[in-house]
Amino acid sequence: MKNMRYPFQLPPLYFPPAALEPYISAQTMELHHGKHFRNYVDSLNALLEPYSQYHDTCLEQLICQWDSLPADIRTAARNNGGGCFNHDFYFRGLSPKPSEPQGAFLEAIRRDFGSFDQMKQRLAQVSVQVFGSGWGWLCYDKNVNSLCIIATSNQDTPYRQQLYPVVAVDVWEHAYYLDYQNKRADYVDTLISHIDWEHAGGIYRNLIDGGVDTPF
Ligand code: MN3
Repeated sequence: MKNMRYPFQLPPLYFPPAALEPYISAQTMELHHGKHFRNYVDSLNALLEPYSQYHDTCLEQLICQWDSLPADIRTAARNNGGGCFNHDFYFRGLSPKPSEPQGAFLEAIRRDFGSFDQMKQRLAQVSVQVFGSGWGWLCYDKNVNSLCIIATSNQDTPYRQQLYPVVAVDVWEHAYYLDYQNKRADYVDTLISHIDWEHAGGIYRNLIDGGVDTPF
């Protein structure tokens, strides 16, 4: 949904809903993408419909500047705008095809975490420990030129902490409850093993090359 403006549209799922079975069921994928993600998109559109002054504002600007929006739509814009951004990032970041980080991305992971395995362990740990609903993230901090792992609550995005997202782990129960019930740690391990590290590496390379505008 990069640079997308009102009216926002639900991006397609980039693989068949059953592509990650038996780890993540088609039913979970269809509900998560077709119902939950769609609801964030529809709600954001309904919210902004009467506010034509924001129809030219792209999603990234909306989520970075939600606290300057009119008071009656501020919280809903934060939640639904973040929901759109985060879910787009999440679904794009998954792949049924196993992959590993390469090149400069792998070097940065080793520099900042010791090894790829240690980074994945840390990402899993932070994601599992999110209290309630939220997200675990691998991010890039431009100020200190390093990768870091953080958690956000509800549908908040890393942009609010002046960080750029590289990998997203959705730990809302709707992402796993049908398949894993209360076993969030099992879902997080499975999810991390289905992250498209080539795609994440492309995001990282864009960031260090300075090819991405600062949205905040
Ligand atoms: Mn979700």
